Amino acid sequence: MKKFTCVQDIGDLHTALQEAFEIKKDHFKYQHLGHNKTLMLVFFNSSLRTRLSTQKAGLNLGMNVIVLDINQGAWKLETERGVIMDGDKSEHLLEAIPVMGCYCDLIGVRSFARFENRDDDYNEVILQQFIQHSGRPVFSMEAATGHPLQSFADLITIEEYKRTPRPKVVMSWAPHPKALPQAVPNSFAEWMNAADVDFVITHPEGYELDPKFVGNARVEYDQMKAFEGADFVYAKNWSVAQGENYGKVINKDRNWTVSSRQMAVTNNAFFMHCLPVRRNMIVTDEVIESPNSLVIPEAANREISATVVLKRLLESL
Ligand code: AN0
Ligand code: CP
Repeated sequence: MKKFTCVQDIGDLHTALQEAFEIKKDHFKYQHLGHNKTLMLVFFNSSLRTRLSTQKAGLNLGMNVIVLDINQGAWKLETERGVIMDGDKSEHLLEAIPVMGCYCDLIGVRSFARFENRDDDYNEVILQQFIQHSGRPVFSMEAATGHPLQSFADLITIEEYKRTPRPKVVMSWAPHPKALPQAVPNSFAEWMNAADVDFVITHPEGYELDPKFVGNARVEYDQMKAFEGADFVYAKNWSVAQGENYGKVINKDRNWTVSSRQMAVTNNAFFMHCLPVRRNMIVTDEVIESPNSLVIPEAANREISATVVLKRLLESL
């Protein structure tokens, strides 16, 4: 595997899951693979889970790990080509990226959607520049339109907890005070469409995700109807994904907050969320604290998905 930005990069999901469970049994099984290899993690945005779990995955594989927070200590970076750099940005991404590539063997990048220009976000201009100019295998730690390490961990979690061979998985929009990217729901949809599950997406009108990610998933605007018989409920907020309101919040309706009212019509569903989560906006205390809440096992599986991905990238060196 030469890069990891989408579900296609991981190939056959059954094989990837087998590898994940093998690593879950022994996190250090491939600890010699990363000997004298350096992992660089570049963050343009905040992180708790991705930062810790990806570092841990590198350590599991015997790698040396360097973490760079672009906004804390690095020079301010210009990202547009052709700009006269007479403002506050001291360095251009076009130099910074190949320099970073000099000091490592693999690069992970976190760079959220900026909501300035939808085409730039959906063309993944920052991530693509790392792929083109770093000279190293690059993996996404949540870029503008996807968060594949999260979705892979979610798939592992569903595989572990499912009670039927083909569970019903419902991804539900939920309210949030600030505009959030579509990366997590886009990726989750992409991975669920590739997996063997009955997948339904529910959201208020106006929050339609890009058709490229929705694929053949069923979209149901009535949240209660969508939840009927669900085995897994995956809650997430996202901002408007298309059109003139791109990147905006047009609905904060707390009737969409996942509570025991909606969970009551499910098939005793498990509750999932990638975290960080705002309690009593996205989900009530009662639901997130219930025995059916998988938010912590999901976060734990981030170490597993990252270890599989780094292992495969190391094997390609
Ligand atoms: C980010 C998002 O919604 O994409 C990260 C989630 C993993 N969440 C926030 O910014 C709160
Ligand atoms: N789920 C997730 O990616 O969390 P962080 O933003 O804390 O890394």
